[in-house]
Parts: sequence; C-alpha cells; structure tokens
Amino acid sequence: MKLKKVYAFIHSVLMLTACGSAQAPVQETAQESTVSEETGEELLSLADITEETEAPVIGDTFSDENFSAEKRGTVILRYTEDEAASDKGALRIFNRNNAWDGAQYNAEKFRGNELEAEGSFRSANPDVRISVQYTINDNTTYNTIASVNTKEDSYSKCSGKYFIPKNAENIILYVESDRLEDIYIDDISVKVCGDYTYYPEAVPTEFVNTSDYPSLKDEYKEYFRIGTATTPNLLDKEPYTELIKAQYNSMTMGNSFKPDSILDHNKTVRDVEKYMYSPAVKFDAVKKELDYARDNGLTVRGHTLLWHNQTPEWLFYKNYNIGGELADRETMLLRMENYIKNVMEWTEENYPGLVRAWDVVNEAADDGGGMRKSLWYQTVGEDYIEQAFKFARKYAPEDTKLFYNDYNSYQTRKQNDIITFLRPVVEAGNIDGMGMQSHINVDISISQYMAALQKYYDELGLEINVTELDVCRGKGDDWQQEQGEYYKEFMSEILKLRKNGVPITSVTLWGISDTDSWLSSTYPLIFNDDLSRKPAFDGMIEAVKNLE
Ligand code: 9MR
Repeated sequence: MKLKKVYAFIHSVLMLTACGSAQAPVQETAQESTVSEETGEELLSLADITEETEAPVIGDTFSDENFSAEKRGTVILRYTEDEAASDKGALRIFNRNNAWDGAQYNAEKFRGNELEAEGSFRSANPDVRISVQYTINDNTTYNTIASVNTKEDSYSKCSGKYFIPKNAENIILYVESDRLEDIYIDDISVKVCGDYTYYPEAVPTEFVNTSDYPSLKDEYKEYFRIGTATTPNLLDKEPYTELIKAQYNSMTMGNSFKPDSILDHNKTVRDVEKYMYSPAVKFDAVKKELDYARDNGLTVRGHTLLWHNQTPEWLFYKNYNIGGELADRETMLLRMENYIKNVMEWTEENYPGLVRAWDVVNEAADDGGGMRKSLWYQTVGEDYIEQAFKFARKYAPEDTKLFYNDYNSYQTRKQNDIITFLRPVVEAGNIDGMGMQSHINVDISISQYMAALQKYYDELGLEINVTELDVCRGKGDDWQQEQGEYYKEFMSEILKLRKNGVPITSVTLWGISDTDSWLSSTYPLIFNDDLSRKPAFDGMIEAVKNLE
C-alpha cells in the first residue's frame, strides 16, 4: 500500500497590541498523518509537531562574540569593543566593496506582517540604511525601512515600519550604505507590529483576467504614447505579457540598458590595451525585452547612457584600475564616445527603428544645487553633458530623439539649474527632449508641475516625456480613491497642456503593479499585485474620456 504524509497547518492567532509590545506566543502546529493514496483515508495519526510558537524577534545587542547577524557580500563581521557603544560592544562591518555589502538577517517569518526595525549605527558614511529584500513573482525588490545620517564617533538611531507582503519569498533584512567605509552597529532589533500571522510559505498570487480592461494605449493614441518599465523576469509571466501588450505602446527597460548591464568588465580587463579607449560591451541582458517590444508592436525608450548610478566605478580609472588614479579627460571622452557609439550602433543594427528615444544623460543636477559632482563630471569636466549629447547626435539614427532625464525636475531651483546646463546643448542642436521622471506623491502641486513643463518648452523649446511616473500614497483612509483622483487630475492637466501646444509625446509609468515598483511599500502604480485595476487606472482612462 502506498502511503503519503500530509501536513495540516492549524493557525491560532493571538492578538498583539503594538510594535515592540511583549509578543504573546502564537500557536502554529502541523499535524502529520498518513493517508492511503487509493482511498484517501487517514490511516495513522502521528504526534503533533509544533512548527512555530512565537511571533519572531530578530536582532543583536553585540555585547559579546555571539551574534546572529550574517555577512552580506564580501564583508567581514567582527565583534569589537567600542567605548562609544551603549554596552561597550559593537559589530564592525569591514571589507565592503558594494553599497549593499553589510550585515543581514533571514526575515522569512515576518511574511504577511508589519515589522518594526530599529538600529543604532556609527560610520564615516553619511548615511546608513536598514533595508529589506524579497522576491515576488520572480521579481526581487529592495526597499529602505529606515535610514540615518551617521557620525563617525558616536551612534545615531533610526527606526521604521514596513509591511512584508504575504506573497514574498526570500525575505532578507540588511544594513547597507552607499559609500564603502566601515559600519559599526551598537544594536539592532526587528519585531512584529500588531497581530501576528505565520505564513510558512509565500501565498501565490492569483492573477485576475485583464482582457476586458479598456486600453490606455488606444484611449490615448491621438495624443501620445503610454509606456511602462519592465524587467526580464516579468516577461516570463503570461498575465504580464498579455497586459503589457494590451495597455502600452512604449517600453523602458527598468535596468537592463544601463551601463552596469552593458559594460563587460571581464572582457575589458583581460585586454586593457585593446579596450583602453573603448570598453567592451555585451547585450545579453537586454535582448529579451527588446525582442518582446519588437514582436508586440511597442517602441522603446533607451534608458540610460550616462548616469552616476548603476555605472561601474572601474570605467573611470586609468587602466580600469580602481585602486589607482582617475583617468584623464581625453581618455574619458574617448570612452564616452565609444560607449555611446557601440550601444547605439548595436541597437540600430539588431533592432532597427525600435528605440525611438534615448535618455542620454540622467540625473546630472545636484539636489543641493548646480551640477552633481559625479565621476563623469570629475573626469571630463563640466562640459560632459554637452559632449555626451554631441556624441549621441553623431551616432543616433536620424529620427531617434535625444533626452535629458531627471527627478524633481519640476522644482524651481532644480529646473533653473537644468535649464542653465541644457541651454548650450539646445544651442548646439543636440537635444530634443526633457524627460520628467515624476516620482511624485499626492501632495505635489499639479499646477506647479504643469507650470514647469510649460517652462521647459517656453525656454528651451524641448519636447516633453513623462518618463517614470509613480504617485506614492501609502495605505490609509481612502488611499485608493485619493490616489485615483490624483492620477485623473494629473493626466487631465497633461492632456490640457498638450492641447495648448506643449509637445508632450509620451507618459511612461515606472512599473506595472505595485509589487514590481521600486517603491512597492507606498503602492504607487495603477494595478494591484494580482493585476486588478486600481482607481488610478480608471482615473487615467476617465481623464482622456472626459477631455473636452
Ligand atoms: O527601477 C530601477 C530599480 O529596479 C533599480 O534598483 C534602481 C537602482 O538605481 O533603479 C531604478 O530605476 C531608477 C531609474 O533608472 C532612474 N530614476 C530613478 C529610478 C528609481 O530608482
């Protein structure tokens, strides 16, 4: 007789009051029984096995060498005596090579619950973050829970709350920082907020049928293209591929056209002489999305050629040697020209006519005013934007539009800075458009935003793309309705501006469902995780239908 084991989970959830309150135990038992495969009858009941008994608490005080933090990336973790720490003991994280290198904890047991994380840090890094990573529908997202401006010789605390979706897998909580100096942790703790429910595994997403939705791209076709940002993983799922081709006629690769996907470090450093002025490139990462766009009638916004982020540091060094000196201006101008040439020529040769616009330079304005002192700025100098657009114009196919792209570009000071540094590029005839990233929230004044679009057009004569729209709201009373109203008004005003002569030629949302968003904890997009439509989607449709 064939036998199989069946585990039946029985929940009993106890009520807890607030974050950080004493956690009452939660009984989670698995009963193991033995069942006949032929009859389905239960043959034998084995003793109950207690699977989970308590709401989880993780963390360390680092008062001695016994700690549960694990290393993330290349780092070394070491207990260290530290006078500045509350109990004179701390964790030192050193040998960091990437922003995400740090200390981490498995946080699987927080699935489906809100957590509160708290930590105390010191570092020469200007900021340290507690972040969480998890995967939903094969798409991994990284979100900040809390961050703090750290000092080198005394500890600073931070704390934050975060809801881990119940369909999340591989949940890891970690400490990181953009710069690579050591980080010291005095203590860190992670607790459940409110009621605790134990989800032993991710609850799979059940996608809804989206085939009867009105189509954004069709509704807006007289006015401009409607786009979305993608990742290769999303294109493995039919509910997504069907929805994308029904709703959108433009696509931006969220990551795979960026320099860190395209530049081939191994090949370049294997023959530095050969690649000295023209770093090797590879295009494997971007082909799947380009194929999808071509095969389904979407055009592509190429994102992005020059950026301070997601661009490997080695590109900027003499002989590509990070330990050494930065490369000189002439070398970097050649590397810039050849990179732009190679990317544009490969794209046009393999996917003729598909990429209709390029974000040539991304985020060159500094939040504190003026130009960002990026490695491009440091190596080439302050005309690097002009140079980049000059090369882009030289190698771009005739009808490919060249854009500058930035966030908060509707804010007065940033806008004035951008206008100042784009003016010579406009005068040289090397730029066509202004990309408004538009990572905004429901408190941003729509009239201020629209006035900024008008000004880019009036002052520089540029065409406008909204390139990365998402509108954060976060959950709370009537959050879906309030966000929906905002999307509706935003799109109505965009359409009005378009009618009044501002050449807005596309609006791209930065992702498809809230789960895929880089800001997933604030639910900023127009579809829910199961692809059901939010009032935000209906708001976009109503805006165009009501247009007078
Ligand atoms: O969506 C992108 C996300 O998956 C990456 O982790 C992130 C890393 O920098 O970049 C995101 O896209 C950014 C875009 O390229 C430029 N504007 C800001 C976007 C959100 O960070």
